[in-house]
Amino acid sequence: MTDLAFDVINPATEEVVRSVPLTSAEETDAAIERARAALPSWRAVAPGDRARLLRRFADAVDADIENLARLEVANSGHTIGNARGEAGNVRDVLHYYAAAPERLIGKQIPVPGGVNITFAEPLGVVGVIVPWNFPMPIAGWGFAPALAAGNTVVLKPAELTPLTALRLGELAREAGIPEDVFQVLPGKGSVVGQRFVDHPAVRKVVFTGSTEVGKRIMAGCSAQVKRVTLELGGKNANIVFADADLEQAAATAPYGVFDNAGQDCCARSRILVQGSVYERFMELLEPAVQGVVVGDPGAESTEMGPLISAGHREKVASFLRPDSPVAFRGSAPDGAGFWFPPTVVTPDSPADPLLTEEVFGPIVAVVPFADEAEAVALANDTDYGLSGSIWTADVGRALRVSRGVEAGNLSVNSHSAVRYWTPFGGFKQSGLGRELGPDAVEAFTETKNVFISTEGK
Ligand code: TAP
Repeated sequence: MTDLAFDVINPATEEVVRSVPLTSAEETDAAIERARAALPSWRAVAPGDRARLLRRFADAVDADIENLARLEVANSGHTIGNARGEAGNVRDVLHYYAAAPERLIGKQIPVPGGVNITFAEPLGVVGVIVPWNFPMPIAGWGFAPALAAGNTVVLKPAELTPLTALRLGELAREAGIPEDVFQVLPGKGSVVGQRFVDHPAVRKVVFTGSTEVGKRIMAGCSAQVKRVTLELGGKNANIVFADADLEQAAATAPYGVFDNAGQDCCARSRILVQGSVYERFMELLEPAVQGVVVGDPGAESTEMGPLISAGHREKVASFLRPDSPVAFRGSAPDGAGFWFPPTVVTPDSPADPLLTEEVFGPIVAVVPFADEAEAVALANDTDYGLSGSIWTADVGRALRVSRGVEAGNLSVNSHSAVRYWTPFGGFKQSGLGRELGPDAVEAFTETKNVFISTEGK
């Protein structure tokens, strides 16, 4: 590997999949200039034609789902079932926002002396910075609404996981989206991503990643009052009340945290269980955790694959000290691959990093609580506020607790994943702004107000 290229490693086998050239700062600037030059023609494409191009892009993704999914299995170790779903999500998000160009409707506002109308104008060049944990969906949540609103896009995948993003760039071109309207620039965050922050032609940065890097991006963007959307970390609570369907809550809890090997900002990595049913819940949880099928991500029956890299496995493992209170663990293959077994811990101290930090791996902490007030207080005892689950048979309590937990995305009696129809984003240090849902396109436009005098003054 040289500084000019990055060897993509299959995390399940540790074999090199492909070497990918790294975009330099100069090449990034040139791509941003091309994206700026492409703006006038892209925003001039008639709304119906822009919609049709996005639908064609969606169809090209649909026709390539198996290939995209296999690429993700090889590059990221995602299970084949998940990877197909992720490629399908890109298709669906493109279809969903393909409806937007023809519905960028302004307002006619009653005013004296004339007519007042508003326009939803594109921002310009939008830079999308993607993390390695969900390379396809997170890219699509940024580029689909951005393109629909008439912006041009430069997209930086994570250095570790560029393969599906590069393929999506090819599919966009095959679908007829002009080359400079949507460009994929594999490379380092400190080089390519930093140019998105610093280059004045980039008018918005859509960043998904760690809270630490997100804060730096926000600070950098402030120099030009650059628009920014941040989707950051999470330390999400799965709250199980005594009146819940305990069998169902315990059977599903592992999948609420160990999906994608826990490398999920929405992972429910703290399970808060009402004290009166704690013992019973743990009895039910143990076989459920041991039943998680960990292994070859390309096999249809696999439920959890490896971690993304050797370095990340080391980081996850560092959360477990010799005296860590491990209750029980699932299984993981031996040999090549960055494997880590599903692990359940029961920390005593609220200050334990297992309870305060985002592990981003398959470790879940279980904590008892006494009553509803304590459950909400524990759930909120974190700087994060992204997602969470509430298990109860009492509808009133479900609503009270949903309103009490400071998080952007909650599910009752389910661990609902992100859905493209509904807004997604974080409270507190989990982020800024919302992606997806019916209003996401607004975040890629500026409102322009125009007054037309009918009285010649
Ligand atoms: P980060 O290290 O923050 O990296 C995220 C992206 O930012 C990567 O593409 C990275 O590039 C780039 N980057 C790094 N330094 C940069 C800089 N100075 N300027 C511009 N870009 C820079 O996060 P990660 O480890 O890949 O992802 C895990 C984190 O993402 C977790 O905290 C997780 O919770 C969060 N996440 C949040 C969400 C939502 S939707 N809230 C979804 C998924 C993940 P390189 O990797 O190439 O250096």
